[in-house]
Amino acid sequence: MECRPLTRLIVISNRVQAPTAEQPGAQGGLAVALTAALRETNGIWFGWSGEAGETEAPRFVTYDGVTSATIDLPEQDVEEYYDGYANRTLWPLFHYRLDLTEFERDFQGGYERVNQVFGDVIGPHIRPDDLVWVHDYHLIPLGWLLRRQGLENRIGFFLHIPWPPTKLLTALPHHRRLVDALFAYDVIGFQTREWLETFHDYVIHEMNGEIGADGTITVGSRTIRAIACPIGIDAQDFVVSRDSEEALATHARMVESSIGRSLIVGVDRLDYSKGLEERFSGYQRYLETRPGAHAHVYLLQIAPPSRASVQSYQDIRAQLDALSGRINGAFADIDWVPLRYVNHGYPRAVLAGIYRAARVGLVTPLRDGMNLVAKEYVAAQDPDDPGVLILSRFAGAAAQMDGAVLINPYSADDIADAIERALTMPLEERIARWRPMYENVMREDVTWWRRRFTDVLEQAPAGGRAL
Ligand code: GDG
Repeated sequence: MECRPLTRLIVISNRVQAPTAEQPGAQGGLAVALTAALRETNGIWFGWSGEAGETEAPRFVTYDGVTSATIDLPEQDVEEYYDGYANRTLWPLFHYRLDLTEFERDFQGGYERVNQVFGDVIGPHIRPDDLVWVHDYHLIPLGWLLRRQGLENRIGFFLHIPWPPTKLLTALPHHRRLVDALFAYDVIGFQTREWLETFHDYVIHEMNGEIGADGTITVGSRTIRAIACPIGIDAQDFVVSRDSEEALATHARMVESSIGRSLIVGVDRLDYSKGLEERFSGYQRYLETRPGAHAHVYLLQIAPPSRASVQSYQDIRAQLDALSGRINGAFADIDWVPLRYVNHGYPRAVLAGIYRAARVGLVTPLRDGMNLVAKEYVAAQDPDDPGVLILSRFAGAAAQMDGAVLINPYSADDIADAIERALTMPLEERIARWRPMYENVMREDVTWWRRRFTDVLEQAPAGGRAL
């Protein structure tokens, strides 16, 4: 039993993906992370329904102990705010892809308009003692807009994606306005020290701010806290999935279909930040340079499409279709397919069974705030015969997963060498690498993350917070 006082938590994110009667399994990193936290505090999760339509009062639904409240957004807002500023401007920029970043004044207008709508709709539902926690790059200005309504609650913000280097961020028109808005929050959280320090760099060089030894940041008259607080998986729930009949049956099916062959697995939203092209190229390099391995190994890549209305996502999908076809065309044999490339999702328990059957987990993002797949792969392994995690050094998870074989995802040779190393790694070394990672994944899970963040937020100085 928990005996700490449970302040009601209000979570606000772009999309609400709390489970519903129609869709009982929560999907996606953020959804999986927050459901447990809300259940514990009888909180409310606010956000966009994902539907286009006139914005009206939020629809409240409670399912399995979690209350969600959603609004629709007009088509134009969806295009400018979500497809536009969030997914064509901030996402690529914050993932170091200036080449894919689109700068449109209409996008910025839509972004500010929708944040305003969120503030207007949600503000009246916030009670004075609620703890308010805003999530991710879609809603950076929301805290500032809530303050303008006079809210003096403790309001926190967590960024799930990387914070970009100052020189990249300054390419964004009105970047200072965006960062200024962050100073309306009491606490801002980043996934890793690296992103936190990159943020410090902006504060020092662009805002003339000061970083205190205690983690406070002062710009002008405003002092806030900024922390590194790595997100974890819902470890308990994952263990239930992992040990379920569905997972065991999937594991058996995978083992049977892999006889004599080692399975390498990748699971990612189809996104250019995940380094899928580079992964395929690294695997191709492995096959080119190790002909003796042919027919003894295969890569299963699960990549459900996302953000399909954005051109750069259509492009990456077409490139992956071509590349996977080329790899199979060049290397397949009458009784062996080197790459199984699947463009749809699977239930969590099925994924858990696949992870466990895989000798190697291949996680190669070019940049990633954290990457929960790396942690899920570790959590799914057999303690007596664990697989090897190959992980990009540019994923936030690399800071914690020190037993992984770290690679540079831009180097096909590096990936190819790592695959060989993983497939030939002795059992003793696999166990020695895996165990501390497993302990970390189980200890620093999503509940740990939520508590760490909300503890810091609850301790933020009270009073005088309205700007
Ligand atoms: C953002 C940040 C950060 C994937 N395919 C299926 C499926 N998934 C699940 C995975 C995992 C989640 O989606 C993906 O989480 P990631 O962390 O890998 O990536 P993003 O979606 O980009 O999330 C990221 C995260 O926020 C949390 O802060 O770690 O850096 O980019 O849980 O398992 N789930 C199911 N079927 C699939 O086919 N059920």
